[in-house]
Amino acid sequence: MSEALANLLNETRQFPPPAELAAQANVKADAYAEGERDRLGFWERQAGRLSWAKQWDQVLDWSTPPFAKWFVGGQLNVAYNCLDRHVEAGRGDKVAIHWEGEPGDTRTLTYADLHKLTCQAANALTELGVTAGDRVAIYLPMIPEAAAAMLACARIGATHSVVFGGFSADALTNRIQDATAKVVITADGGYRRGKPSTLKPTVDEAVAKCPSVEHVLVVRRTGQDVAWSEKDHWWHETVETASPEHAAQPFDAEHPLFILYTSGTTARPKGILHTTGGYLTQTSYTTHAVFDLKPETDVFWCTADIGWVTGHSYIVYGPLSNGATQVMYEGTPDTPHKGRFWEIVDKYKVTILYTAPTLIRTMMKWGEDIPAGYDLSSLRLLGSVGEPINPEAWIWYRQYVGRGELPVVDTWWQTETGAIMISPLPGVTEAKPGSAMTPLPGIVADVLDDQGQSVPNGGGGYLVLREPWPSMLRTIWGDDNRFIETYWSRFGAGAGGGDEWIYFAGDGAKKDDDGHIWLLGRVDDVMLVSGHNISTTEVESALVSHPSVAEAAVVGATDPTTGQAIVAFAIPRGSAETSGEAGEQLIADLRNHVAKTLGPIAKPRQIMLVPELPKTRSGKIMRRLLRDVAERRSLGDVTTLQDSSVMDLIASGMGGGK
Ligand code: 6R9
Repeated sequence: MSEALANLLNETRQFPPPAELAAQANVKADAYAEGERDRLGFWERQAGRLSWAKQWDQVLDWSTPPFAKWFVGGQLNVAYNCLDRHVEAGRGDKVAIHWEGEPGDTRTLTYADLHKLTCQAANALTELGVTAGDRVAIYLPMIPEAAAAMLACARIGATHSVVFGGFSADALTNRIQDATAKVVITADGGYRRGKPSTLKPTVDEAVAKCPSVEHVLVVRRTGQDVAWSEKDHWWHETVETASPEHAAQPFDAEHPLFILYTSGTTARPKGILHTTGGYLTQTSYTTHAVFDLKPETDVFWCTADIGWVTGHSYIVYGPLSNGATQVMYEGTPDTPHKGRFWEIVDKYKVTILYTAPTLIRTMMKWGEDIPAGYDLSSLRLLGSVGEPINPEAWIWYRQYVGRGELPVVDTWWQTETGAIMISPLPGVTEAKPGSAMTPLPGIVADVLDDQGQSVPNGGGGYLVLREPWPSMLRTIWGDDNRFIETYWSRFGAGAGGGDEWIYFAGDGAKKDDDGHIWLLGRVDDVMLVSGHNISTTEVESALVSHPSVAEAAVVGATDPTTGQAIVAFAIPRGSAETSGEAGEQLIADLRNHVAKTLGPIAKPRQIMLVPELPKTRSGKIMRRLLRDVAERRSLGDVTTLQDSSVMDLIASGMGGGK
């Protein structure tokens, strides 16, 4: 990039924490000073929130960067920490999971129930020959067995690799092969959008190409007919008949816990490897600190899929290690009606809701009347993750879900970071809509310019992490070189500049005048218009700040005069008039609105009104595909797309002129 990112957006609203929450917050302002004074001591104290079978000898071994070892010599069992210790403390009858199936069937699992199921699954896996260090692929819908399967692997030291239930046979095959998984845990199907989807046929197709797979364990969820081979075992005939007695054995703090594949924008998926002690320390601490979770009274609901890192860290490991009661929902937010999420909040009296900007913008599109139809008064804290949240979406979330008074925590992190890194603390931070604000205590983040210099307040550039953190990825599975190249070779020692190893996150960011951090989107998506680097996020936020727009995506398309030109795709809000001349007028208004908000340089060359945007299963906009459309190329890889018909809709609109 020729210059640091232009800093265009000027958002000045700020919201202090509610006094009552601040007074009783789990984590207060002194935590920042504590983390700064003695970072390793700080993390050592957080590790102390867990139950260890053997104390560590050294907090951090950073003698061979960028390969970190945390809590060296320590031993613990992750499943013991998530289940047994709560049961042993007399909390076995406490609800761990209120599960809601998409068709409306429900299950309630107490800590004792989940413990029993996990022990049975651990015994069944052992019976199938799985031992510590083996890899197990998990390809399940959002059912409690998914959490039990992950915990059973953790319990016996097997490394799980969860693959999104929506991924194709090819994607599943690649992931099984890369990790040479020995067992696959799946289901006949699951419920999505009002009908049963199939999973088993996809697994059959993949397993035929994966000689490493010895056994397939199949949960019966939908009761559909499935083909059967000698490798297949029904979950209810193996797991549910296995002994519920299982003594969890401790593993080394650096024992591999899971691999999770992240596709990035291009190329082969990367198997991000996480280990045991540091990962659990930071997921557990951040659940306590960022969500202010009070296990006795809160009902936590993270709406993510378990196949996304957010589901790993904030459905399974973070909440369960804290002994929380939570909600788990199988299906989509508009099945059978657009109020389904709010109905669930109301039904289970959810107190903490953690969801994604894509969902909030979808709810904006549907209109505020829908949440208004439910009793959301149980809520006390709202969270967001996955993409930059546009200030207007943040305000909408706080206003129509949070009664205009709840704190919103915008949490920045990645599959690679394992846990939340930059976020407000709900009892401390005066949050600004659209900003992830401040690195958490014990985390050192910065924004650098092209030359690797820390930018002053008011400047923009690249987000980096300057010190190792407990839940950091340890490598890319089977590819240490790619690990170094991807994350550690842009700045610092890995780039031949000094002794400091600097982690490059791949995101653009700016520091505002108070030093607060604003995420500006992936640097691969940054647009270069007449020599200015312009962030996709800022233009999108400007569009979303117009009352007629619910959601927007912008890309840079090749342009003969400006190098790149801004092409925007906007989803109108439910009430906006968009046909014929009204549509033309709206487009003209939007172009002017962006120019007025951000300056003439950011005025889109072209705006398309579209019904939907292409998104990954975790809700991230796939700008790469929109760039293909804007430049009238044939579409690239669409395998991680949530709904491929969306692209036909958008491309046909594009072909129609303008
Ligand atoms: C947890 C997760 C990571 C990428 C990350 C960034 C984007 C996530 C964000 C955010 C702005 C936030 N991202 N949270 N951008 N503000 N609060 O999403 O992991 O799927 O690996 O994606 O998502 O671009 O680099 P993952």
